[in-house]
Amino acid sequence: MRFNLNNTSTASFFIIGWLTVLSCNFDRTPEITVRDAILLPSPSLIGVASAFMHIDNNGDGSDTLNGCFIKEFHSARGKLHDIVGGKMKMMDEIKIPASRTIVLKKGRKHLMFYGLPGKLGDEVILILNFQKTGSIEVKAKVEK
Ligand SMILES: [Cu+2]
Repeated sequence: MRFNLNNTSTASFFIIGWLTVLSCNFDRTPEITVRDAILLPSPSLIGVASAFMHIDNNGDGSDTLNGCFIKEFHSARGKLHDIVGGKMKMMDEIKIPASRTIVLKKGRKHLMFYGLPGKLGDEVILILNFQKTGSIEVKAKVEK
């Protein structure tokens, strides 16, 4: 067959191919890993603890953290917080952009748990729910 762009079917073949490539580019995948996770019980509030960690996204797609809980204490409530203007603010989600690390730390974005037992072990397992990646289990050292 001769290559002829005036031929309508050849032209549409090229357009469909180009659209396929374009739509694949929108379907990028995140690659989430979590490190340096710690759980810090509140020194003043019984049953309350904050969690801090590094969330790495080495993929080329973004993801969203939209929930958390502690495996051992399933009934404890896990919340996503940020500190804005010196005040703690509840968030529905934390965005994890592609090729970025989001640091959850004191005085910034963090996770907060309510309704924990008074005494915790040396380590707990956090379960983090991401929109695309799903659930990830993370070991967190309990700071004393
Ligand atoms: Cu908080």
